[in-house]
Amino acid sequence: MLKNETKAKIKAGGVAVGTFLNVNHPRLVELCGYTGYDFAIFDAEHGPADYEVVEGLVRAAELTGITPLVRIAQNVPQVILRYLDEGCLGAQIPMVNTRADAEAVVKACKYPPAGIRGLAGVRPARYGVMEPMPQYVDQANEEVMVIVQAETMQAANNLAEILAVPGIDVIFIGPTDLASSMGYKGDFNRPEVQDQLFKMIKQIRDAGVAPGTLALGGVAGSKNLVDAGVQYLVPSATGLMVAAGRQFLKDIGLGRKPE
Ligand code: 3PY
Ligand code: MG
Repeated sequence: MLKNETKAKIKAGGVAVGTFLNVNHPRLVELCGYTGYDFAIFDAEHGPADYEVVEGLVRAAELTGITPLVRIAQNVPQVILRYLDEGCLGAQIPMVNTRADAEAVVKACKYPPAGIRGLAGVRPARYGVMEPMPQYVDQANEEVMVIVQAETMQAANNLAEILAVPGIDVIFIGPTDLASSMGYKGDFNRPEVQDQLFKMIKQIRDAGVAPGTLALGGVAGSKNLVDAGVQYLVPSATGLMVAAGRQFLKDIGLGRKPE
């Protein structure tokens, strides 16, 4: 089984940078790999990544050295398992609000005795034809990353309990939903939301877990987040493409005015 370089980097105290992808083409994954991102997150919450397309995306990631992760809308073992069985090296689960939610994610991501993930000779096990299953099980339980999203005030209020769950590698704070749950309709730039975000980053960091969030505020904002302890930083590949394109058109004074 492939080593999870993103997990190793974070475990060693480093900062990993990766992108959400909501356009499912292996070429985009290859380009992200060649760009130098540490990981790519295929989006099966707000994006259309289904099981079959994810197999091709994972293969592209494996070829270009970028860690394949997936965000899965449902905290359901049978659903999480199917994406991991395609070879994703981590599952990121939204709306984890309680200790029980967090425990369920960890259990779904790990084979017994650590969890309840169903076992078969799947793709990451090299179809069960290359190495003994017990060896694969130990490797998978070590390499697969568990990423939970804390993105509501309920999660913020339960953060100490969520942090106490063994097996969580990253707690990702979703600023848009956090702002929404605070009554600000996704406006994560409001000072109240920013204060809450940085408070959560500190609490996660102080508990010895890696904090993650979106790379808000461009380079300056992202540097602030990293200085505050973020170890899993997520800019949007397509967002960066739009920003660079707009800047180019502005600087050269050409192009059209989109409606
Ligand atoms: C959020 O901001 O709510 C997220 O989940 C990031 O995609
Ligand atoms: Mg969210």
